[in-house]
Formats: sequence, C-alpha cells, structure tokens
Amino acid sequence: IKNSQVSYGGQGRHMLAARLETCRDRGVRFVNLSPLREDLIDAVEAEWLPTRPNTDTAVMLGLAHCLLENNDHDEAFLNTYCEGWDHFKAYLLGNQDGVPKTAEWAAGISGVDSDRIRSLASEMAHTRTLITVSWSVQRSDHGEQPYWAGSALASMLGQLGLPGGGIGFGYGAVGLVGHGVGYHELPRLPQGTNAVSDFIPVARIADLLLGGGEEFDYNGRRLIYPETHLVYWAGGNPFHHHQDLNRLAKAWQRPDTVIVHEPFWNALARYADVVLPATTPLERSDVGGSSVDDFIFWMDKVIDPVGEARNDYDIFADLARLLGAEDRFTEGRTADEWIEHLYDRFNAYHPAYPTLEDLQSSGFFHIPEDWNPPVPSQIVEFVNDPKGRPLSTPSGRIELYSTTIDGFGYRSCPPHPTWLEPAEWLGNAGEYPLHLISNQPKTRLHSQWDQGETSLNGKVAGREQIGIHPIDAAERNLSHGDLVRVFNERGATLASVAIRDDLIERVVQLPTGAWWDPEEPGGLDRSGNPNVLTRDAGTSQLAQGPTAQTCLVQVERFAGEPPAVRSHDLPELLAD
Ligand SMILES: Nc1nc2c(c(=O)[nH]1)N[C@H]1C(S)=C(S)[C@@H](COP(=O)(O)OP(=O)(O)OC[C@H]3O[C@@H](n4cnc5c(=O)[nH]c(N)nc54)[C@H](O)[C@@H]3O)O[C@H]1N2
Ligand SMILES: Nc1nc2c(c(=O)[nH]1)N[C@H]1C(S)=C(S)[C@@H](COP(=O)(O)OP(=O)(O)OC[C@H]3O[C@@H](n4cnc5c(=O)[nH]c(N)nc54)[C@H](O)[C@@H]3O)O[C@H]1N2
Ligand SMILES: [Mo]
Repeated sequence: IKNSQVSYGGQGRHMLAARLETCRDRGVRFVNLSPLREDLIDAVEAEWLPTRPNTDTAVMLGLAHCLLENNDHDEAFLNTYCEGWDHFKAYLLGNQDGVPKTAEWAAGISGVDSDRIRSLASEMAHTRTLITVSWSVQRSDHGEQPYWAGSALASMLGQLGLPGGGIGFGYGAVGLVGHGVGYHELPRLPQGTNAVSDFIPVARIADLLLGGGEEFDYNGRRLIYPETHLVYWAGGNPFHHHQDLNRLAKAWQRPDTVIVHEPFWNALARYADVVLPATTPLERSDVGGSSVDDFIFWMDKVIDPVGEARNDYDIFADLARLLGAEDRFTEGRTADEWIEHLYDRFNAYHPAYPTLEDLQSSGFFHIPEDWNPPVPSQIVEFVNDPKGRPLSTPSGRIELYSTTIDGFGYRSCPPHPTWLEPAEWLGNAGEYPLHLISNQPKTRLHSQWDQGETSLNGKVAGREQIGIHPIDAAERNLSHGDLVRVFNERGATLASVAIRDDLIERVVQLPTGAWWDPEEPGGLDRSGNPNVLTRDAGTSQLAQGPTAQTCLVQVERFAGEPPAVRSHDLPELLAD
C-alpha cells in the first residue's frame, strides 16, 4: 500500500487496500515472505514468514523440490508449455552439484522453517495459488534469479493462465492491480528517434564515467564504455538513485562539463557546472493521466515560474535554435500549443471524451469502465493456444532452461534458475553484521519533495529513521530516538533509531530519498541517505541491474556533537 499511492494506475482513486480486503473477505489467504512484516497491511491478516534478505530463490527452489518429491507438480503442464524441465529437475535433485534443493536446505539459507516450507508447498499445490514477486528483489546480487525461480515454481503448479492463479510481478508497486481498466490511448508527444545508438544499462553510470574504453558484458553482448566528456542530465537524480554515492561523486569529477535541469538545490544541482533551473508541474499546465487509470486530469498552472525557472521544453527549444534545429524540434508550437494540438488530435479520434475546454473547466474526467475493458493477457492466450499464440521467448514456451543464456557462458547467470550466494548477506556477514534494506520511502516519491512537510514529518531532527530489531538495539545499548552512525567500508550516514519488532533480527531498514548531505567529499552523510552504503555492482553479466538490497552494515551510537543537516540550505547567490 505504501508504494501504490504514487505510481502509475489507480491514482484517480486509491483502491488497492479495498481490493485486498475484498480478497480476504472471499477467503483468500495471504502469506508474506519478507524481512518486513509491514509489506502487507494488517487488514489482510497475512501469515508472515520472516525471510532473510536475498534468499527468495532458495525458498522457491525448496518449495519446488517439495512439489517434485510429493509428485504434486503438474507434469502435463510442464511438458506442454515449458522448455527444459528435465534440466531444471536435475538441478532440483542435485544430480550435478550433489545438493538436493530440499526444504531443509532452503531453511538453512533463508531462516524459514522447513516444516512450513513443506506444508506450504502442499497447500500451494492443492488450492488456487498466485505467486507475486515484488520488484524489490531484483535490486540485489543475481537479482534475475528470483523471477526465474518464481516462474519455474508457478509452472510446476500448472496454474498459469487460470483466474487467480500463476505468477505476477511488481503487484506491490503499482496502483492498477484489480482495477478492471484496460490499456487505453492518451494524448502524448511524438518520441522521435535517438541519433546515438550507443547505450549503457542505466545502473552502470559510474562505471561509464570511470572506465572510458573498457569492455563489459551485457545480455550476450560485449559493449564498450565510451569516453565521456559531457554529461547533460534532465529529469531524475543520480545522487538519489545511484548506489555507492561516494564512488559516484568521484566519477562525476571525470567529465569536463556537467549540465543539469533541476527545480531544486539538491545534490544533483550542487554537483553540476551549469544548472538550468526548471519549473515544477505547479508552474506550468498539462494534461495528466495514465494509460491504465480511469481518470484524466487538467493540471492547471498554480503559480508563475519562480525566479528564472523555465519549462524543460522551452530550454530545449532555445538549445535547438542555437543548434539550427528549432523548427524540427518545436514544429512551430509553444508548450501550451502542443497540449492543445495533441489533445485536439486525440479528441478527434475519441469524440466521447470531453473537449479540452470542458476538461479545463471540470478539472478531471472519469473514463467509464466499459470503454476500455481489459483484454486477456499474453499468458492466457498462450495457455489457451500454445502453438498459435507462442510466447516471445526463442522456443515460444516458458523456458526453465535457456539455450540462449547457456550460449553466453556467464558464471553470474547460469542457464536455469539457480541459487547463487550473494556478495553480501547474513550468510557471510563478519565485520558488518547487519543486512540493510533501503526500500522506497513512505513519505515521498524517491527524493522528490524531501524538503516538504510530509517528508520532514517522517524524520527526527531532519534525519531519516532507521528501523532496528529490539535485540540488535539492546546489543548496542540503543534506545528509540538515539542518533546512530550507520557504516561500512563504502561510507557512513547518520540516522535516528526506531526500535521495531516487525522486521527480523540482524536486518535494519533505512528508506531511500533523504538528500545526500556529506560533511566533506567522501565524508559522513548527515541526512540518512542509504546510498552512501549500498554497493555499485551489476546484478550479473546478463542484466547489469542495480544491487542496492545486497548490503551489509554496522550501526553504532554517534558520539559527540551531532552536525547540523545542511541538505536543504540554499546557495549564496552573487549579484550580477
Ligand atoms: N511511497 C512511494 N511509493 C513508490 C515509490 C516511492 O518512492 N515512494 N517508488 C515507486 C517506484 S519507481 C517503484 S520501482 C516501486 C518499487 O516497488 P517495490 O520494489 O515493491 O518497493 P520497495 O519498497 O523497495 O520494496 C518492497 C519490499 O521488499 C522487501 N524486500 C527487500 N529485499 C527483499 C528480499 O531480499 N526478499 C524479500 N522477500 N523481500 C525483500 C522490503 O521489505 C520492502 O519493503 O514503488 C513505487 N512506489
Ligand atoms: N538504495 C536504493 N536505491 C534506489 C532504489 C532502492 O530501492 N534502493 N530504487 C531505485 C528505483 S526503483 C528508482 S525508480 C530510482 C528513482 O530515482 P530518480 O527517478 O532519479 O529519483 P527522483 O528523486 O524521482 O528524481 C527526480 C528528479 O527530477 C527533479 N524534477 C522534478 N520535476 C521535474 C521537472 O519537471 N523537470 C526537471 N528537469 N526535473 C524535475 C526532481 O527535483 C528530482 O531531483 O531510485 C533507485 N534507487
Ligand atoms: Mo522504480
């Protein structure tokens, strides 16, 4: 629920909590496998199976082994719809590595009771079961594996394509779940084509800046980090989203010039050579909506642009003029003229929608549900007609073993779902004994409006709160509200202690989004930003995604005079 208030779909009305309660009322049982109990609202009366971070793949393999052992797996489904069941089965049985992936094996890794893994597997096989895997588990070392293992487990249950069965991804992160609205059109800007075909996986930005000319693996290709002399950044805040911010700050010194568009004086603006002040949505008008929500909005300009702030569009239009491409960029329209043009054209094809003028005066329009009924998903069509509606995989089927990935020869991503020990986890913790969960913040979207009232109300003395188990707090002689230093070899930050019994022992939780506020370059962060601690390494050679949730830390009482938080201070402006 924390995450479904601000993301796409279901924003016109927040309905996810009510839909979950309806499920409960109809007898759906919820089982929450997570280090945090609060990942499911109390109202659904979930059973919480406390799980060590980054061990989901082991739990799923353990469940899969139980199904196999008891002949509870759907052999017919596996043979009809899946590729490579024999390979995966051999891995579950431990034929090659000598390690059968039993419930006891999974319990030893994950901390989930082996008897409960056994009984859960049986319950899953003998009732309609939906497995949902949150997006968060991909942000860890070998983060590809939990999705693949989950898909394999769901295939063994054989309920894919059935109502209320199968597997879903990211249900805890979008507001559209249970919405009953199909995908629909909205007015939108033409996207053009990028003249530059070079690219990097987004999480590899520091590697790019530090490693010009170096080669790296990505999805079967060998790519090269180009020499980078100029960074132009508009939208997004790398000093929020990136891992190991002290490393990023060093990398950020490499290019000759950094130009950013930013409405606020956050770390991105502070670390740029040129800051072009951009307007916020409150300083301009727009049409708001999402292709999976049943509302469209007129977003009226509330105030005139503050200071010298300008719309991103106008900044880019001026640049296009200087580069001799103004007409191609603007097609002769101002930002407001584009809104009119795009909306009117949309309206011509969709005459049942209000005119722009009507939308402007009513403020919003509720799209009737029967205008865009949901269409059957790709998986339903595939299950109904596996030959006629194949999946987009190379074999057209669900691949429990991938010959394509086998061909890549990646040690960090074998050709079938595999348990691989993460670089940092409770199973190898030493000097840094606590696993840090840095999840999405309750009181913001990422780093946005960190300076606002809602965000500030969630902090103590301007710093984020770190959740810690009573036993770990007692070991460190910590009380609620104490100031602590959270650290590892990558960095250190200050946070306020919140003692909680809804997370597991040796797990601490510090949400993302506090504006980065180092005392000096590479020094102590004063605001409680977890990304000075997280590791900057790719998930694997396959996806090279970020691995923020693979992170061990230590926590100690902060001795001495606490430094003031300076992240929201404004710069001193020099008069012309
Ligand atoms: N309020 C708010 N809502 C948001 C956002 C925001 O910033 N603020 N951001 C939006 C965006 S862009 C996204 S991508 C989504 C993200 O959606 P998610 O990825 O689902 O969100 P998180 O809150 O990071 O993680 C959800 C939970 O995963 C659990 N978790 C962490 N590691 C593990 C693990 O190894 N195993 C298991 N089983 N559980 C684990 C944590 O307990 C955490 O609370 O949220 C969206 N919604
Ligand atoms: N440790 C850890 N790190 C994470 C995650 C995690 O779970 N743990 N989650 C990751 C995920 S899923 C995501 S999506 C990323 C999010 O990372 P980002 O998307 O980079 O984070 P935001 O804070 O939303 O950045 C938006 C920036 O745009 C600015 N802005 C707002 N409106 C405008 C505008 O109209 N014009 C311009 N030019 N700028 C504007 C804001 O001031 C802000 O600085 O973080 C990632 N980082
Ligand atoms: Mo995200």
